[in-house]
Parts: sequence; C-alpha cells; structure tokens
Amino acid sequence: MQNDNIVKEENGEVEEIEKNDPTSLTPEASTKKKKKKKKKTNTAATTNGTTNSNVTEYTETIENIKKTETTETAETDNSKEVEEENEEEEGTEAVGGEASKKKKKKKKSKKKTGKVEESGVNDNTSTIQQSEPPRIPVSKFFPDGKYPIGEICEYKDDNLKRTTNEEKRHLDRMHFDIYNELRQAAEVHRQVRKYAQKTIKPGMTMTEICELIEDGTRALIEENGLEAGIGFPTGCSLNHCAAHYTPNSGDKIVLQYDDVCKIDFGTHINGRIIDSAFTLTFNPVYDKLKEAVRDATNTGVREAGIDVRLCDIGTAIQEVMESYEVEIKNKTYQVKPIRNLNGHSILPYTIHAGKSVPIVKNSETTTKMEEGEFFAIETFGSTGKGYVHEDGECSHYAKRQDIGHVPLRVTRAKSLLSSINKNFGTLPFCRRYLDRLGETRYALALKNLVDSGIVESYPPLVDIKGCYTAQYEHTIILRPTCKEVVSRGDDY
Ligand SMILES: [Co+2]
Repeated sequence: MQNDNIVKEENGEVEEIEKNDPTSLTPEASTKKKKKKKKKTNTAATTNGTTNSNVTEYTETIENIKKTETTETAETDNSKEVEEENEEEEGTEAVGGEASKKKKKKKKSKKKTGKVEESGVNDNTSTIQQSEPPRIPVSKFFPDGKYPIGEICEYKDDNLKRTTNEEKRHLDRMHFDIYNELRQAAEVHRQVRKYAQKTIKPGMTMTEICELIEDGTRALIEENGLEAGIGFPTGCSLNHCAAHYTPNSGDKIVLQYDDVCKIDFGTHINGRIIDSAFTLTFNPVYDKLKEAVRDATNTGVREAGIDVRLCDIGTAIQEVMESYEVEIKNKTYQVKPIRNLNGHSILPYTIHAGKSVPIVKNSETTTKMEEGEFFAIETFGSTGKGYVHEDGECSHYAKRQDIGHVPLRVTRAKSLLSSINKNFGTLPFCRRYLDRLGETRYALALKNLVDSGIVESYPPLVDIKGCYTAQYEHTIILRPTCKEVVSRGDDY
C-alpha cells in the first residue's frame, strides 16, 4: 500500500527533476551508460548472493530453533522462573541474518535454553495443515496464543549493547503483546500468500484473485469488526500500473501470461497492520526484474535501524536497484526505482504515519528512524520512467486522520460516513468492500465525502504505458533490542 500524498507534493518539481535526471538518457548516452553498468552488475551478483544466503541462514536458524526446542524443552522443566528467563532471552537468542552464526555459538556456550516460550515456532505447526482454500484460523495452529517471531536482525553498529542492555530488554518485554498481534497478522499473511502464489493463474479475473486473497484473510484472521481483519484493499496492479489498482464491481480484466502483477495486501489485529507485497509473474523474462526489486527491498530492510537517516536508506536502495539490467523482448533496461513512491512508518490503524522511506538518493529527508517505530519497507522498480502519476478509475479510499467534525448536509453522505466509521475507521477501503456491506448507489455520496475533505481518494498510480513495474514490501519493527522483519517468509 502506497501513499500518493508524496506524488502531489512533488508534482510542482517534476519538470525540473526530469531535466536534470541523469537516468533520462538519449539512446547513445544509454549505450554508454550500459557499458559502465556492466561492472556494477557483477557487484549486484555478489550483493544478491548475500541476500540469498541470508534467507537460507534464516531458514536454517528456524530449523535450528526447532531442533533446539525439542532437545531443550526437556531441560526447561516448565518452571515459571525458567519461562521468564526464556522470554528475556528471546531478543538475544532469536537471531537470524548475518550475525546468526556468531550468536548461535554464544548461545551454546551460555547453555541457556532456546527461545522456546515466545517463539511460537513450535511443534504445533506440524500437527495441523492449512486447508485449501485456506479457511482454518491461524489461532488454531498456535493454541498457546504465541505467534512465530519474524526474522531477527541485530542492529548494524551497536548491536550487542542493545541486545544485552537490561533496560532495553525490559522495554522490549513490555511490548510483547503488540509484537504478538503483529506476528499473528504476519502469519495470516504468509499462509494466505502461500496459497495465492500456488493458485493464481492466467485466465483468472482480477476480481477472483482479490476475493481468493480476501476470503482467505477474513477466515484466517477471524475477522471481527475493527479488532481483526483486512488492513487495506488488495492491490493487484498490472504492468505499468505500480500501485492502488484493485477491481471495482463490473471489472472484467483477466490476468494474462505476460502480466506483471503486484500483490499488495494487508492484515491487521487491533489495528496493528502487516503491509507486505510481492510480484507475481508467469513468463520467466521478468525474473531478473523481480530479483532486482527483491534485492532492493532487502537492502532497505538491512539498512533500516534506530537513528538511521531515511535519506541514507534511499541511497542504498537506488544503488542496488540500478545495478541490475534486464532484457525484456529484446530490449535492455536498467531497472529504475520509482522515485515518487516510498516506504512509510505505520501506526495503529494508520497505514501511512508521518515518515516516508525514500527509494532514491537526493531526498532531503535527514529525518531518522527511531526506537519503537514500525515501518513498511517497500521498493518499486520500473522499465519505464521511474515516475508515476495518477490515472484511471479510482478504487481506493480512506478517511482522513486529521479532520475534526465536518458538517454534512446530504443524508446519503452522512449514512455512508457512518458505515465507513463503523467498518473501516481510518483503515483504507475500496468500493468492493462497500458493495459487500450492502451499500448501493453510493457513488455520489462518496464523491461528496471526498470533495468535503473527509475521505481521501487514492487513484491508480501508473508509469508510462508499455513499461513493467515490480514491487516487494515487508513490515519491520525497530525493537529496542533488535530489528524484527515480521512479515519475512521462506518465499521472500
Ligand atoms: Co506499503
């Protein structure tokens, strides 16, 4: 899910950026540039290798945890004291990513019990299997109510200080319930997307695709008013459309073999939103494009940390993204980040809180990430201009956060607003969600709410026609003791 406020803000500057943009090249210049880029591609291969091995390591870590658990649960002896110790240890012990090997050794030597209690990565997982289509609530897989921890990364520089600091660990423990809510939402996301990835095929309508994801989400999260449910409209933007497309009623678009489809969907428990996205393709010619964007997003995830400047994350992302060149239909492109799309901070029921995470350099945001913040790290790569504008029929809407009471004269607008308040609050929604609530003939009322500034519309965001755009996105928590990539799975 994206915020196009940024687009509007930047609109005035577009012209100038275009002129000075070193990436807007003439054909000759572009050939020269390609040669230069050759070297970079090699670097990219290494960077990418690292990413892959990280993922492998993460999987290994999980495997290790499972093993450790089975051998160490016996030692645990269920005593309350040990249990508390385990929860304390969780921050230090559940380590994935680069530092994991080091930490694992340390764990052994300390001979502390593993992260048994909190992890939720437990033997229960293997006893039941998710149905197809997915309809078994994730709560049934984790009867102790503790959900799997995401990928744990130590902070880059002062990692050990934070992982072992008693005060930080105390602070971290106090937030367990919030983390656990987000982890439950993440487990729903993983299970639903696993089914989506194996089931969605060319020939399906975009409506069928979205309903497959939404029906799965509603069941697995045990949808319940504003307490648990869908986080925002299911994005399934195609090709040159990068974000904010979901079908409205009557949409007849059918997924094609050559499409590049961005599946961007959200889950939430008590307003704690998982915002995570991947790109779905069937023709292998797009594999490199997807790899570029996955690598760029993982770079953003890796760079993120407490006191890290947002602009530095943008610089790192752009460098990785542009180190890739892709060949599609006999044409070679250097992958461009879409410079007016970005990651964002997340607050309860607020998908786009105050901070933006740029995906290009030169953004003047010297603002820093802070302890305790939640972020969606998302990047978009394009074979087009690397710049999106609004185009096409709008499907996405959300009530504005900041507005007080606005008097409404039109009765229909009033009743629509009360339905929005009741069902979505400030969470984004789409027209299909209004349809299924039984709302009819609301077009004018919705327009009235948009015109009076109560509801914001988010039209589709598209790059130039004929180009291809890809997206990957994860939700992370900057915990006091470590960084947790909550939505990480073995798929991306
Ligand atoms: Co997002």
